[in-house]
Amino acid sequence: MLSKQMTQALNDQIASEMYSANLYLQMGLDMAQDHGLQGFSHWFMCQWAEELGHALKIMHYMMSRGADAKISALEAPEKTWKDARTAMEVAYKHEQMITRQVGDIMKMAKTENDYGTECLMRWYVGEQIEEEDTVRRIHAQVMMVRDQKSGLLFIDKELHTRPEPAHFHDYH
Ligand code: OFO
Repeated sequence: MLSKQMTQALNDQIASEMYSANLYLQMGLDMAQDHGLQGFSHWFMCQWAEELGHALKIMHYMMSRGADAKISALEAPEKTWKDARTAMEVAYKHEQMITRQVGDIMKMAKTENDYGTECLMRWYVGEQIEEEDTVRRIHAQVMMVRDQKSGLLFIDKELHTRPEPAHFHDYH
């Protein structure tokens, strides 16, 4: 049985993961529609699918603990980026915020001696190390090439090679 406080925290995290999905979906659309960067677009679309998976994982966990998982209303992502570089900057800051949220839930699980949630959150701690590292590296590359179009196109080609999540083709 999850505490009331933990149920709320996990439902908030579901909302955060679904917001992340929408944020990356919007970035993916913009990269293709406004900048002609198909590789960046593909990378963000893959990230959209991954974020939905993160939300689903929490929902499944809550159901297995007999807690009520809920979907909340989400705000539309505010477009604070104007190109690939600033989008990566926003994505990096966003992932750092998600890492802090994961840390807060982990702390709560430890305080409550909630070993099940602690075990779940260990997976998210590891996932956030990976997510932050990936976004930080792409951001660093984009910073390196700055306004050189050929450099940006090279990164774009690289990002296009990101393996698609399972069932991704069903949405094309
Ligand atoms: Fe769910 O890891 Fe990104 O936000």
